[in-house]
Amino acid sequence: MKNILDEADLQPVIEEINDEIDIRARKLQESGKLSNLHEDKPFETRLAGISQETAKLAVSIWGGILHGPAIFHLITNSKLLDVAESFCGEEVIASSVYRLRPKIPNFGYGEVPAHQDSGYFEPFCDDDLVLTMWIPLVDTYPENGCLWVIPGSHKGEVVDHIMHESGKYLAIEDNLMPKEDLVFCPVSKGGILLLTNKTIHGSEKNKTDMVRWSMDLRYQSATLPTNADITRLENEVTENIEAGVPSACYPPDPDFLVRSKVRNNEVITTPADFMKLREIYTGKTVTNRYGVYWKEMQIDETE
Ligand SMILES: O=C(O)CCC(=O)C(=O)O
Repeated sequence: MKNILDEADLQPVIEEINDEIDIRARKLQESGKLSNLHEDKPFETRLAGISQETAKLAVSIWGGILHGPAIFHLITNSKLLDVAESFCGEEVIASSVYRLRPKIPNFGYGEVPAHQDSGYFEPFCDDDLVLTMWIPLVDTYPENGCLWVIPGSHKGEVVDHIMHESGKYLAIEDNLMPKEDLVFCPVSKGGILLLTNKTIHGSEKNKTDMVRWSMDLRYQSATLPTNADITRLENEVTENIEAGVPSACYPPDPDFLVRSKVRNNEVITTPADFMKLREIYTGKTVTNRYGVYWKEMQIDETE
């Protein structure tokens, strides 16, 4: 979908990330781990410059770590929620599995192998819809590692995944891949790419000298398994209880209600409540369905 988001929607997120980069770069400099702050470089290239010296900064903001007001406002952006509602229905949960991905040129974890998001989720959500909105913060194309998808794969089943050789990701083995050719999906800044939890997708290494910045946000219906702290309606799943709380499609992160007709007073509306939720939630583990545990991006002191 082209031109969904404009400058006013995306620039606050970019500024929030820029501020974090600046704070973290200065800390690394103070501790002697970074000599050049690359202050003169813009959003598109500063982290690439810093990462030539240390991967610590990129890894420290990778994933769902940042949870500032601008990220909250993006997740709850009414244009995105309209899209989410059209697929998931009126009671919309933001699955907290949102990820910030600065794909750095020539960075070790650059390639994301073929997978379905359901490979990472609980098996009891295999037949449910968890909608991913992949949102580039810069123009994306094959050379800088835009996403590719296997068309039609969202209509198939969840297939077995194995550990990718990087140890950071799950991957689908070649012999289980559908015969259809993969299709690269260049998306310009302002556009969004929609995937389901069954869409087979991945991305190649970034071969440019700019950072391929993107966020992936996820939404689902409140009728599906969720750990959101909401009143349950008659038709809503409350089984899969773990430690007294209904489990989620991805238990390590906290879900929250973002749009509702029948319990509007339970919608999370402020960045402060969102931040609190992310800070107090104690993640539950996800079922080890393939007998492997991928090591989510984390700081490796040897790097
Ligand atoms: O941004 C990428 O390169 C990969 C994103 C992805 O795999 C996802 O959103 O599930």
